[in-house]
Amino acid sequence: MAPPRTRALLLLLLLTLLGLGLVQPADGQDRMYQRFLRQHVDPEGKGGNDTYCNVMMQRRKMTTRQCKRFNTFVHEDIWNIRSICSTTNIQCKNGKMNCHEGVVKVTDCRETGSSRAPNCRYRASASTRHVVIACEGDPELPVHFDR
Ligand code: PAX
Repeated sequence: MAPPRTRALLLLLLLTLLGLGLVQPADGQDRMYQRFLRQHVDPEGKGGNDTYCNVMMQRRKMTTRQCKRFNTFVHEDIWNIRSICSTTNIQCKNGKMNCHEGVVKVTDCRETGSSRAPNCRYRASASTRHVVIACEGDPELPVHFDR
């Protein structure tokens, strides 16, 4: 039996491949969807502590050139996250009307302010909260984490 972390990664890969097998998104949109998955989706992760953020921010390649200041990981099935795209359109921070709101389990990772890439250090905050994501395409897929 594979260790839990390997199983979690395999499950994420399988969900991603399944999702891509069922839809044929345009190239640019696909690239943004893949980036959204890498930066924001961790269905199996429990999250919630500083070590989780320190490890995940590095593993998901957000500490290579500089420390990304703030990033949210969503601990929900990708299909639950995609279903947020079907809710009512609301205004994004940039004024576009392609944002959607949902309530999900998250870990917010905030850089401490004193770390330097690639040794970025984070404070974690776990909660179940309202999130707003931007979606694009047909079918609509998440491409940006707004707030
Ligand atoms: P991004 O880099 O801002 O946007 P992030 O999750 O990596 O997101 P490129 O090609 O790079 O320009 N974008 C949009 N596409 C479609 N529709 C709308 N409305 C839209 N708005 C932006 C990823 C890509 O989406 C495009 C944008 O131009 C990018 O495409 O947030 C800074 C980061 O912190 C994260 C989210 C951001 O990174 P800020 O301060 O700019 O709002 N973040 C933020 C988070 O993870 N959790 C949070 O709670 C908040 C507030």
